[in-house]
Amino acid sequence: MDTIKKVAQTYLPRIFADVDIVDAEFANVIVGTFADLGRSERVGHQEGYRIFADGSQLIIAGDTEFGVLYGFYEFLKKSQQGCPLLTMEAEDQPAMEVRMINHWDNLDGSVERGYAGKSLFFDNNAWAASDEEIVQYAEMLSSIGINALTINNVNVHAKETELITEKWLPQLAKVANLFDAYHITLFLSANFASPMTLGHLQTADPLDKRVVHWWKTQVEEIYKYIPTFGGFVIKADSEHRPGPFTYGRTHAQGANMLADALKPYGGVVFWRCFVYDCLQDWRDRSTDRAKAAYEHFAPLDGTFADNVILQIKNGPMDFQVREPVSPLFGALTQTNYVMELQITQEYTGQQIDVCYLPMQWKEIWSFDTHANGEGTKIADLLSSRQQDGKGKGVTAVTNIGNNQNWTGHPFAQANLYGYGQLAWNPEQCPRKIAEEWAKRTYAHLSAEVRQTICSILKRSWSVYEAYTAPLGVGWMVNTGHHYGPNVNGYEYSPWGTYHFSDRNGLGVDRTKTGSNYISQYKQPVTELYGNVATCPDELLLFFHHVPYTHMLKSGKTVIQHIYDAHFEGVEEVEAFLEAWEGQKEAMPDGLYMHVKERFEAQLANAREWRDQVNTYYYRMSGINDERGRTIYK
Ligand code: GCW
Repeated sequence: MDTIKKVAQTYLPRIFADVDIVDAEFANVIVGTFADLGRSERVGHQEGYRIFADGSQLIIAGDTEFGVLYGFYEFLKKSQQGCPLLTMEAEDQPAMEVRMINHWDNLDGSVERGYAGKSLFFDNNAWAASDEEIVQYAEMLSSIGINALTINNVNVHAKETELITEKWLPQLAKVANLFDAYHITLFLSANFASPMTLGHLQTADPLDKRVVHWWKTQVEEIYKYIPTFGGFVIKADSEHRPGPFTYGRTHAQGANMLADALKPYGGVVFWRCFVYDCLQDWRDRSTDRAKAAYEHFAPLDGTFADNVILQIKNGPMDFQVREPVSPLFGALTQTNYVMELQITQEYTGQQIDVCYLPMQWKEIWSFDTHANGEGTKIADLLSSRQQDGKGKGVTAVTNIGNNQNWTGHPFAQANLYGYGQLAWNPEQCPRKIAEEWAKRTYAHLSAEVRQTICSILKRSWSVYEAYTAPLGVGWMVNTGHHYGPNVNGYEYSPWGTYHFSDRNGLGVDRTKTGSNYISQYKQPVTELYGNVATCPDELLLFFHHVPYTHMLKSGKTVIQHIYDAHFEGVEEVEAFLEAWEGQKEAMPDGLYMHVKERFEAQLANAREWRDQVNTYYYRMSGINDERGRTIYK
């Protein structure tokens, strides 16, 4: 209960000052586990809670302390939104068992794909955060329901490899303790080749006895310091990271070896499925990167230990603004898995451009895989429990850094907030979540300002898509840093990321006549995507190579759609900026200027996208814009 007391001390005075509820009523709020309160009811879920009135008392209770903590957060939320105490009622439990955050922080303080300053945790190869900062962060994460966390990058370099050793464990034990108080379990990203880097073995072969022994000893040491340690996140055989392939072993053999070492302590391995050939020859049309995760992992279904959880990116490529859902979901029936999302906006505007991602996630989670017949939605797959396993859920690469507002662009906070909300309850409407976030974050501003923010947020993902990737094509970004347009940036690269535009048409044929990626889906999804007549417009170029004059379901040709979307995308950003400027008087200068500068940068970016993409396709197709707008020929 110490955690709850602490949260209460911090927030109750603030909240109740806001909503004007008299202090006296606090005496009537009773908080505790059912057992502590001497009550016989139970929620029947460790993380669940109930809020209910009993006579003149309001009771916030759960089966466990952290259930109560979640109930308490709900109570704060409701109070903050003005819900009167004695009519408050709620009973809830999370849909997703794993609700994780992955940091891609490095020990030198840099953050891979981070756009909100430097690492919260590390600087100059040392621990950088004060206990107070960790507590503040833990509280923020737990208030949106996060229950697991990795603090270091999945690309585990030399120095980071040492995190699992005595050099770091005493410090990490303190950190784990601080997070534990908020029901957040600490995990570490680990280097598959640690036995070589740290143990001076000649091999990291998962079947080599010395390797097996090395990991067992190392894991034992970790648990001596951190009895609540969650386990490892592993990026293996992916983008030059070491892995079992070097030794002719499968990913199941690699993952199971680690799982075995962790098992006595209740630890788990999150094993990433982002495994593909990043040294592909662009001339080779027989290899399709989109097929890789499925090809590597679907055949291994049923061979993973029950404390292995596969970590599968939402799409088959890599966090593009638009991708279909990875066919690996629904293909695995005897393996635990979580979906990995990207909250940090690597490909979606880098926290300069606004892009409210819960709109995208909701769509992904509503996708019907047809895995167990019609109506097998992703959200159901992620929230259903395996019989003996550690369950399922979701993880996401965070957008947090040491910037004062945590996320660089203040509106990017809505992405983290929305992630937590949806992981708790995927049935929620992302638009409502945006409103709730705005109301809670900008309680001190006028309803009009909040409305302006919300209407921008709600449109922002579509707008970003409009001025960047047409019809699911993707990857027209600058290489390396991934901000801004570069139509052919990845076209002749080894990364497997092509759009194959020529003077006749564009898009990737992933049907039977092409890579046949579509066959990785269940019917009728294969048919839906495979048939150019039924494939949804927004994914057309992901699945098909079509002429510029191909008629979309919208009634436009592909080329006209490209022009329209890019012109309209820019107009929308202009409207965002204008709407923001219209609220100048209604908000503090700091916030106004900070966001205005970002909108200006977004507008410059959107214009660059528009002109480069439109010009490129005009030059390719030779077809004019029907409406005669400016295209730089
Ligand atoms: O999208 C790519 C990123 C890499 C990242 C990789 C991954 C951590 O560009 O920066 O590496 O995905 O997910 O492993």
